[in-house]
Amino acid sequence: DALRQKERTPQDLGPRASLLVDKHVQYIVDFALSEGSLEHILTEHFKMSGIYWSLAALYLLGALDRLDRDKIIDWVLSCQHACGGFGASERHDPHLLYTLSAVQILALYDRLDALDAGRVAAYVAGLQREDGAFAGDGWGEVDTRFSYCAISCCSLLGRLDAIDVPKAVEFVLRCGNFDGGFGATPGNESHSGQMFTAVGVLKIAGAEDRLDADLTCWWLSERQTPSGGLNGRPEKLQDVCYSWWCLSCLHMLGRGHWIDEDALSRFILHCQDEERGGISDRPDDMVDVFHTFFGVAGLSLMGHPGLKEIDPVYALPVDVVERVRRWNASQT
Ligand code: GRG
Ligand code: ZN
Repeated sequence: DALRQKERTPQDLGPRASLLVDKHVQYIVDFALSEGSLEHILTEHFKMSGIYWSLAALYLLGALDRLDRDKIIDWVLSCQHACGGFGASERHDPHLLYTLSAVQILALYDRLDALDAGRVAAYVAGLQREDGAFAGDGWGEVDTRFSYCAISCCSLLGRLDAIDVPKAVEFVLRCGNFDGGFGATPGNESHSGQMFTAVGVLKIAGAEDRLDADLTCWWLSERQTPSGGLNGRPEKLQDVCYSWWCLSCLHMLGRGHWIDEDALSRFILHCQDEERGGISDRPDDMVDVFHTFFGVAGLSLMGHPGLKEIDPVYALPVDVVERVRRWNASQT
């Protein structure tokens, strides 16, 4: 019933037809500056990623300069541990998730030079296991999310040689299912979030030919519901963040046209908060920076006017990825 109630056809979606750029910028800036607010305290345990989502969204919206660059860079560097890894916030243990977010923030600000790339890559390499998988941290949880974090991080730092890329690929392929989808570990159910991590690893490794791209993209295209939005797995509700997790894969594999992109754009636009700014998971829910970034990122993939272009593999603006490539080439 909940599913049916939330299903609406794109024609029912009403007037939220245009992207409210200034409102979203203001929403993100207000959130970033509201230190001490309840929302801030509740998101402290993933603050590093929250800052990456906020800055990446601001960049796409053409407003990266609205936050204090030097203060953020100093804060990011203060979260690095002697082992080379980064925590989610000050005094938080290092983890691959936040190490990638820290590298992405420094890439957005063109400050990768502030890092000792070898030390960060050594931290990442220390988390790879014999079977090619990566643990997220010293506690040992394994998930293709951490494989993605590891390979993306090393690639951005120009240090792919620090890890065993072929073995990382073999592990990710073992997470593939008969339906063309990928799960978090071998034998786990296919999920759209895991698709981004798996296809991303294969793309960075140059191993996307190991995929049955037609079958995988069939699974991805089946994620579109009559609302225009995409879901994370069969029979589940559509959610704006899957506009990123699924659509990025379709774009990585050259099949963006396998879904109705106009209907998806209308769905995302309808999830905007017209008063406060920000984007929510579904129409009329509470907005947050996570869904604001992934909504804007999805629209950027679809070439929405007024947005900078995003790279589907690195989840960073195309300009930034190109600059990082030039920086790495100049280092060798
Ligand atoms: C650089 C963008 C970027 C990411 C880094 C952390 C990571 C790598 C990827 C996360 C991939 C992932 C698993 C995303 C899914 C997140 C999500 C919305 C999970 C919700 O799962 P359920 O089961 O929701 O609560 P459903 O929609 O299936 O009911
Ligand atoms: Zn979501």
